[in-house]
Amino acid sequence: MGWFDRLKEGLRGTRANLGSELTAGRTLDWDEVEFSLVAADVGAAAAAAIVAEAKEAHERGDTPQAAVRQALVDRLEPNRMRQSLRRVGFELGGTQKPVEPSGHVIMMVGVNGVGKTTSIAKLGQYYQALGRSVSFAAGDTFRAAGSEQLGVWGERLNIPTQTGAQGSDPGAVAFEAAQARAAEARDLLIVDTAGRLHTQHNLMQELVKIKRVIGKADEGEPKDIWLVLDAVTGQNGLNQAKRFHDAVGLTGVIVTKLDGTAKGGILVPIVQELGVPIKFVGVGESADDLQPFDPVAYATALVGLDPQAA
Ligand SMILES: Nc1nc2c(ncn2[C@@H]2O[C@H](COP(=O)(O)OP(=O)(O)O)[C@@H](O)[C@H]2O)c(=O)[nH]1
Ligand SMILES: [Mg+2]
Repeated sequence: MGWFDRLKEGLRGTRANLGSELTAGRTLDWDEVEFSLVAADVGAAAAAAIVAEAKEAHERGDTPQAAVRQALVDRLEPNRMRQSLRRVGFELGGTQKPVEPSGHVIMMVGVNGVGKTTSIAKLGQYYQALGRSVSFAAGDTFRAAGSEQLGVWGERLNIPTQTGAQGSDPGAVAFEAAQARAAEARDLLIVDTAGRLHTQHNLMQELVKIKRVIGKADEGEPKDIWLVLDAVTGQNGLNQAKRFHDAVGLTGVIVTKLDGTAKGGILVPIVQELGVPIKFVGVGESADDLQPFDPVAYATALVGLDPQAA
């Protein structure tokens, strides 16, 4: 399967409603389209705005699918000027641009079970494949075997991994790993963290501390803090994202498990309300199922358009 087909397959649940509302041959009902967008977690205000824009574009001659796709893409690329896909000569199916980290250390945060540790392993493989030297810090020392889980991945991938015993200070694990990364001039260190402590306040404080000690070991780092979010958790995930963003300042989000939900629209409010870009999306459990986020590909798959269709 090519990467677009994987993405499309992963988004099947979400497309089932939205895509069928827009498919030619059906009587087009914009209220139903809006309802499908809300049901997919796009958010009520964004859904209304998307439909209003799409309706206009449809009246000007765009197909319903192309019109909704354009309105979605406009909301997923906060750093770009509004652009018409048709005007820029939309093309899909070429090589995906690599997602470049801003610096040398990426700190990963997120609640338990969202897919942090497996995403770190997948990212390790991704950056290795790009020829980068990678190391890991297994900072989830709270859960039994939390640290070991990443250690096992590190061994399998031949990626040096700083681990810590259960209950040990995750700041110390991160500090040592950050020092080693700088001393060995490795390209990238990815730091895992706990997803739950005794209270949420404790967790946020610990993350702030880990961030600070990384900066002591390696000035200016971590330049990236990426939140891993499970699409299945829907609007609740958006609240999670806000809390993490307030505590440590997110530079990116990875949305996992888009393959297991009909609510794959959560990416829109993340970008719209948090203003934080989506870096990767997870559409399955195997390594190839973590993909750089491409708003056009995502919106194309969601509305059920063929990649070649304008
Ligand atoms: N279906 C699906 N499962 C995923 C995806 N990403 C992670 N998982 C699974 O989610 C579970 C929890 O992952 P883990 O990395 O341990 O979560 P953590 O607690 O955040 O570190 C594991 O069974 C993963 O295989 C995804 O994109 N799709
Ligand atoms: Mg974990």
